[in-house]
Amino acid sequence: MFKKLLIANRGEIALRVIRTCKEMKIKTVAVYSTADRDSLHVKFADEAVCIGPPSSTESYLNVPRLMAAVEITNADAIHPGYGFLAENADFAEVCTEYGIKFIGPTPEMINRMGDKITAKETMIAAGVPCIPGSGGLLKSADEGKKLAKGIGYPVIIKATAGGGGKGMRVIWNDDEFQENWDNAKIEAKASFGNDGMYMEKFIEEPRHIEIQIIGDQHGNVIHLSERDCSIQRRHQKLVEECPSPFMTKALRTKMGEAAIAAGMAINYEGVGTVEFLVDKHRNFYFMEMNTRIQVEHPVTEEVIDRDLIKEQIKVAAGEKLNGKNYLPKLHCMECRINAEDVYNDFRPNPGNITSFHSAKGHGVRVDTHVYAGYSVPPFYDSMIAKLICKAETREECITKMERALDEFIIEGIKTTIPFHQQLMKNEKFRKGDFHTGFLDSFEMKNK
Ligand code: MV4
Repeated sequence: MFKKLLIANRGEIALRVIRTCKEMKIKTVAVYSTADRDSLHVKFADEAVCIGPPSSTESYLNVPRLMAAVEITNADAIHPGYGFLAENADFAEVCTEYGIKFIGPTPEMINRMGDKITAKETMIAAGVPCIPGSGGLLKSADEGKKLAKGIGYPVIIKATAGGGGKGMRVIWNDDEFQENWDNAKIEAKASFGNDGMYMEKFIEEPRHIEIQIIGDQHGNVIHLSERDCSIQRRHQKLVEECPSPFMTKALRTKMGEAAIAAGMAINYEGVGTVEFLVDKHRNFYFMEMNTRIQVEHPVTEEVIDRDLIKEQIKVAAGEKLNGKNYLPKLHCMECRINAEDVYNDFRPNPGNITSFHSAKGHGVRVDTHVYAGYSVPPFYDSMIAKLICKAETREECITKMERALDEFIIEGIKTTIPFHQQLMKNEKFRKGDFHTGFLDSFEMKNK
């Protein structure tokens, strides 16, 4: 097992990893930018190294500075968390060159899933259902128009280097093609430095349902059931839950098998998530694979009663999985609490937290790095806490979430708590009647 683990991240996920390491008797090294001096991850790690100024490129994304921190602390493993360098194959490669274990898959696996066309080709070869489309790079808008005749409008063009919604356009007819093509390519070039595009049939009003998997270094891959992440706003997830209200036993079996086939196809090592779009007939299609621990992993932890970070560290150290899949024993829902003004287009609202009273009680979990007196810096992601509730049924889970949201008091900054309070009261949401476009038509009532 590792002796000392460096966490190349900040915020709640850095603290989350530290907690598990303590339980596993692994020493921890926090790294921090000058803007994060007062963060709890710095206080709770065994050692902490300042790696630079607030700007991410000069701190959490700066590989030479991270490696210097590894050098001076003698860490033997790096946990990348999510975001920042978590899906950067070059970083994983550098770790290997330094003789330090990158807690995650190999650079080859990261690259293979990072290029969306290559990922899709891999999945088609593995027999995982994929959305009909161009099958490879499109050379021109004219080629796209020709192919769209066969596929049938609406279609969607996506950047092969993309993911998470950037460089993506829905096209409804030939006349709209050229303009969307030009704009998507400009956006892709600016965002990823790669404007390669592919095309798919556009699935209308789908759900986003993802399957958590874990693979070991001995060729075993298991699944740990789904998370429904359809409640999103501009490709930012706000609520995740398990079981999905749309799930059936038969569908979970089929999607679980497909996710395992996806992992097996690349000999996957580590925790990963296979994202699917599910249409109203319960047809499901591979969308993307995330090769990292995700923000919403606690939802799975609560319904299967396992520590996913512990499992992740164990497989990274070479331990074997025992081969059985995990099915949900409870219902769990997570609300992302962001420092944002929900009455003002969810604008980031960093600043000083003057008072902080966490929700507590049976079935309530709060993962956060903040506290009263902490100042939310303006330089990073606006998520400040995750409120996670579990109960026997979805209905009880929502009731508990409403209770927990009501007692969660954060003063000094605006948060997404009022949004969640209104969402929990929404009739369609309560019925489980939603899809990825749900929030497009959701209106906040006045304060
Ligand atoms: C799609 C789609 C419909 N049809 N692909 C959004 C982000 C990127 N991961 C892929 N996305 C989508 N791909 C086809 N063929 C709809 C979306 C999509 C979406 C997917 C999941 C969650 C929220 C979404 C919001 C808008 C569009």
